[in-house]
Amino acid sequence: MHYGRPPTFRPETWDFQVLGATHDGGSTRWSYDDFRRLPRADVVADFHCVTKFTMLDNTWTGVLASTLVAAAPPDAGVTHVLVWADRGYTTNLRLTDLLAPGTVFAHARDGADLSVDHGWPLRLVVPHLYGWKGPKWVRGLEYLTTDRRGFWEERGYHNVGDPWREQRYSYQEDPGDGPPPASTSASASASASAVNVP
Ligand SMILES: Nc1nc2c(c(=O)[nH]1)N[C@H]1C(S)=C(S)[C@@H](COP(=O)(O)O)O[C@H]1N2
Ligand SMILES: [Mo]
Repeated sequence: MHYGRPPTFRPETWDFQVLGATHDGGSTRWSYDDFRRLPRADVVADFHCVTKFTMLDNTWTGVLASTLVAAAPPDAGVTHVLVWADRGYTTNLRLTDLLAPGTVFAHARDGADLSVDHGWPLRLVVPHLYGWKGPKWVRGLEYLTTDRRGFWEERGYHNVGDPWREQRYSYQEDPGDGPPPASTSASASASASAVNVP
């Protein structure tokens, strides 16, 4: 389930980048071959979509987000990340959500490579948050020192997205759940068009 059409994967041009407020002020880029050489792990976790379903007990295989963050660390002031995917899809996460033990950049589920529809060659899985917090066709992340809403978070979905607390929509946000109001002015009109995709 996704917004728009899946992108075409070209291994020669695909890369994964970490930028923004990095520890050394630079950015890190992995080619597809480099990325495939990073250490891998399996994560067993459920999957929650906000509107549709819960899938129990998937085994995701990939690079733990904590491994990636250790390889390209953030600056001390970083509190959030914006995760980028092909075709402009983004989602924002607290750094603590990215570093949670189950958060994984996965290329396979239950022992089989992901299909293009499900995110091949790489998707982020954040098992403790709703599905829209896990971009398919993920290409990189940007370290943030101030939170910034992603694609669905700008369109009326909850900034945190914890399924156990049923944090579905932005009107359910408590103070402190989202970025300060000053940075949401551009999203006020967009939220009127809330679409039922997630
Ligand atoms: N790039 C991208 N990733 C995305 C989405 C999207 O629209 N674009 N939708 C999200 C939502 S709302 C869900 S529930 C899951 C669906 O994953 P699936 O199609 O593998 O079931 O992908 C998430 N990742
Ligand atoms: Mo979803």
